[in-house]
Amino acid sequence: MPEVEKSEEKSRLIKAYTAVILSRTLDRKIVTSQRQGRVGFYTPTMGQETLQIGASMALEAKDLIYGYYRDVPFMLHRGVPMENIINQIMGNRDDSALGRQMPSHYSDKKRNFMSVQSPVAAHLPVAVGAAYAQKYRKTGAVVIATFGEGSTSTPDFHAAMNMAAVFNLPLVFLCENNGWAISLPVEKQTIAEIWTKAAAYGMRGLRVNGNDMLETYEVVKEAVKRAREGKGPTLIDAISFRMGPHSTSDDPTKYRTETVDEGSDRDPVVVTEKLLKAKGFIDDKLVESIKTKAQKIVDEKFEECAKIPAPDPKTAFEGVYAETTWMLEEEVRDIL
Ligand SMILES: Cc1ncc(C[n+]2csc(CCOP(=O)(O)OP(=O)(O)O)c2C)c(N)n1
Repeated sequence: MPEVEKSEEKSRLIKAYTAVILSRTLDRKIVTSQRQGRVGFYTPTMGQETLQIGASMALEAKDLIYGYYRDVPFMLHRGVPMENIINQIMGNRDDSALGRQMPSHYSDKKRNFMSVQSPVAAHLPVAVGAAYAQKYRKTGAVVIATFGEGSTSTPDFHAAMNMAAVFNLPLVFLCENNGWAISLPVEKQTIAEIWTKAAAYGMRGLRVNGNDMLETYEVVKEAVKRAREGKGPTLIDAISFRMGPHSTSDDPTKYRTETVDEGSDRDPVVVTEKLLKAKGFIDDKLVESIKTKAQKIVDEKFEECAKIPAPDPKTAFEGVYAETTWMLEEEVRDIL
């Protein structure tokens, strides 16, 4: 590989690795803070960092992401400021949704990261509509929709897959297959492997090792390229493992014995470090310095966000109607 290309690859991968570490550090911080009563609720992302960041690396700024509640690493790599994520979880005055959404329901208009919806897979038909719009308007943008494997057992998934294939849309379905839908293991949820479901709609289906950031990047990149060239949608089944609980309200020791510990061979952070060390891009010293810096950034950002007050209560009555209604006015009078 020519030197210039190698140095570009090196900086791209170090940027991606830094996002992996920032995500993991932030994840630990928020879970701990929830236990301390400083945050109400959170859906941890531990175990899914590399598949999301591999996918993010394959996208352009104009592309649209219809993500779900576990996509913090995706957002961080795409350049969403960490404070936007923490402010959303805290529902404070600087949260773009002003605390109207429950925690982990992020959005970032500037980076085309659409609002996370609570009902699983409800965003998939919406992503189809967005992909249709890109095709109709010839924007050249691709839509990527992420979801867990549990979400594939919903009517919305089937409707979205069917319509995306029928209209040959520029859409990539990225299934973040972490093996569990809360307490339901994938083998009790569906018999067929997720990627094979694409065939029923005449769509391409692929499986990828989500713990391998480079493999995921290559597979998503190719799917995105095909979508951009008008060659239609792809379903990608990215295999990973949900290392933490479903949410901070969940206790997985009640229903599962299999675990993947931090620092073990199945931890995507460890897999990525091995990959990048083998390429000669990182060494122990750089790893240490990235981790120390990440901890400092996360601690500082968290404390800064914690100082931001709650939204003004009157904002609860704003932003829905262009002109207020008499009913709202009455409520404001009664409540405030
Ligand atoms: C339509 C609907 N049914 C049930 C729920 C409750 N629920 C929230 S998350 C979840 C599991 C989703 O699992 P999966 O899609 O595999 O994603 P993961 O949480 O594992 O990342 C369920 C059943 C919901 N939010 N929406």
